[in-house]
Amino acid sequence: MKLSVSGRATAAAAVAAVTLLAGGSIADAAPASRTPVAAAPDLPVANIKAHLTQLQSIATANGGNRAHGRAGYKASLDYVKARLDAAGFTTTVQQFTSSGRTGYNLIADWPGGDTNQVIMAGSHLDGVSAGPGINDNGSGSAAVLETALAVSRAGYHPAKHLRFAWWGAEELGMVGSRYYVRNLSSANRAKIKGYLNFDMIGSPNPGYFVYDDDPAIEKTFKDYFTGLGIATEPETEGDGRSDHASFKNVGIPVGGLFSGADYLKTAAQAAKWGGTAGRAFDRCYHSSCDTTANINDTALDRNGDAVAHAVWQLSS
Ligand code: DTR
Ligand code: ZN
Ligand code: ZN
Repeated sequence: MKLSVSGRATAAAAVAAVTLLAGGSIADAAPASRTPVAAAPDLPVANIKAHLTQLQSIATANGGNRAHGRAGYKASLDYVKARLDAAGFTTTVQQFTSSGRTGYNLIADWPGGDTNQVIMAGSHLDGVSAGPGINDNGSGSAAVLETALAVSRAGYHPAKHLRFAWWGAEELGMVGSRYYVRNLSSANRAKIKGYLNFDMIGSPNPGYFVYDDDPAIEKTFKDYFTGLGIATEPETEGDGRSDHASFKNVGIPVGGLFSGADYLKTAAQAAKWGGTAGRAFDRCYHSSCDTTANINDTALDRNGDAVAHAVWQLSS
């Protein structure tokens, strides 16, 4: 039966939806666009660090933290939202309650693209109450923000629809991202062809770990680092410990990057990545010393560029 153009698009979306609901990979979704993928721009690491400086100032001005339910979290969200609004994103603040305090998710949609094929990139914006949470997780939040701003600067309009998210109350158990996913209809869940999570990507004694979940997303990241001559390792300690779990639990393909937390770097890892063997990847994890001084600029730069590369590649 000959399908009209809209019929073909609907059929493709239906096939994609059925594929994903059956636990398929992002690679099983609608065929990639025929035009070559535009190369993502380099994200100036100075821009990412400038966001971290803002988040540090916010924590300093609000009791030393950016934790759920505290003034520092809402001020962090207001900062990110203002930058996105000015850059032409359609932003939505989603409110929820956890542990008797009000929490907020920030969702930013980039106008355009096939809204039946959504690629999401996200990070938790909250930190622990012990400190400013600059690596955990200002680093992921700043890289996702700078990627979104780069999309705007480039006037990038990919085939798929781009959506970015900053989650509240991850430190309380992925509360914000779980609230978001639970409040999506099954039809809207099926439209999300991939969720990319970035939680701790600037660790001071960094490793280069790639989530080993969806194979196509994993390959996108691994190929990027191979191009830089950097060996990566599968991320294994974080299963179920960050916001990608909220999406994976409902069958949405996920992936992401991680530079390490309180586990110790081995001698073999130090030999390939540099840094200090026998020392934690981030010895300020969940501590007051997780400040702007607790960032490795090279890791932040490389991972930030990998975020942009994956967003460009997977949304084409
Ligand atoms: N970022 C930590 C959770 C965490 C610990 N290890 C991993 C590995 C991969 C992703 C996340 C994590 C936190 O928010 O406490
Ligand atoms: Zn944490
Ligand atoms: Zn985290």
